[in-house]
Amino acid sequence: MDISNDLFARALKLIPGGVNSPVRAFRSVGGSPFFVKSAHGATLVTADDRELIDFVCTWGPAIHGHNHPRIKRAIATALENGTSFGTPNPYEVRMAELIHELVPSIEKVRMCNSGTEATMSAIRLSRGFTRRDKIIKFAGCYHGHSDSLLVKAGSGALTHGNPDSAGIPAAFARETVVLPYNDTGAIDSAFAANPGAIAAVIVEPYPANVGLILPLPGYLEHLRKACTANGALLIFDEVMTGFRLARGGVQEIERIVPDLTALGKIIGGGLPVGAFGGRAEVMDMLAPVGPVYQAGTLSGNPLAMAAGIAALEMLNESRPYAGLGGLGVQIRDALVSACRAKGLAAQVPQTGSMFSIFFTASEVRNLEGALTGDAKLFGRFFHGCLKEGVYLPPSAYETAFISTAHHGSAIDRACAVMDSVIRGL
Ligand code: HOZ
Repeated sequence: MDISNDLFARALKLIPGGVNSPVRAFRSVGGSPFFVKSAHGATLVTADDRELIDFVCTWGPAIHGHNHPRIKRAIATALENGTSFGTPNPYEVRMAELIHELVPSIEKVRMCNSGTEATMSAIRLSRGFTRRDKIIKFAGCYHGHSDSLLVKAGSGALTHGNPDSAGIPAAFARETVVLPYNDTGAIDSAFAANPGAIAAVIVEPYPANVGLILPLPGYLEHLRKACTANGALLIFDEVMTGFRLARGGVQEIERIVPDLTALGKIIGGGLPVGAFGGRAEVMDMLAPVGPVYQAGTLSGNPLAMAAGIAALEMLNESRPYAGLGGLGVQIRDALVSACRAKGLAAQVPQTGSMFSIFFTASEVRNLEGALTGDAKLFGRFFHGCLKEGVYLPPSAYETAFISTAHHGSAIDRACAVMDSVIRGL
């Protein structure tokens, strides 16, 4: 770690906390982050030449593994023709067609540059469309770092103990109603308490920024019905789950049609991209057609579109979801049997290529349940795995990802490492 430690010491002098996004810091698990100089397939190569099997997958985008030749070729081809035009370009049209084909609830789509922009814009659009101000979100769900949404948030905000960030005017936060996830009664009560005032309900349909939480049967359906009955829009934040669990995301799996969907991560193929879309009548409220303003100099950037199109076309052609799910089950079974053998209480939620571990005896259905997990023990588990070359998200409140490049020896090795680390805890 000599080179990483040296880089981190230099970074600390000029970059707050030494990182450009808080989730990269190791504060909650202890120690300091390693720096990466390259990544290929399922492997990260650190500045100190250590090879790590990577289950962070750049926090979700790398579903095809790192540095995939087809994505690189797509970027190189686009690069030959220029990096940004500030005018419409042909890639944007192909991207919109692909998104509409794979996620049919998205009748119209607007590209932007991050998941944060996507959710922030979807909220503004919902307020403009319904002419209402309040929104509902769920405790522990993280929808990026815009003001309305950084209330009882998950991910780095929760990891670093600031779920309600400083700097957000109380007047803004008052417009955000926060409810526990997986509680249908709470939804009904919130609508009853705010008649005609809720513009939208925004939800990660499978919350994955608090560890991974899955919905109880009928919960998402109830949410859909409650929104329709109360004239509020339902926004699915599928920034993490979009194209990861099925071509059409959770909405395809659960057969729920949201009004709007926020996307990011995989649609950029590793470059910075976000998108939001949904019902045409709602999307047509956006400028230049309608009065809701939203814009971006680099939105629809040709390099990012080319990378994302390659990533989506590969998923469309190879449909790797059954195979990825098999790898997910292999990891879950390894974790469950190691914890059982050790006599350690743990919950291992997993769906497809997403998994997490909570060291707790209670079933985890919401943020409150997640907080019963032993975060200190998670830190020891994390560092035990890292020492043996397996990199998991450096927080008890994040979700790990598997890529198509993890098949075979990478997954076998990771299972063996996690098994022996758990037995040694
Ligand atoms: N949704 C990502 C982690 N849960 C965000 C990554 C970041 O904040 O850098």
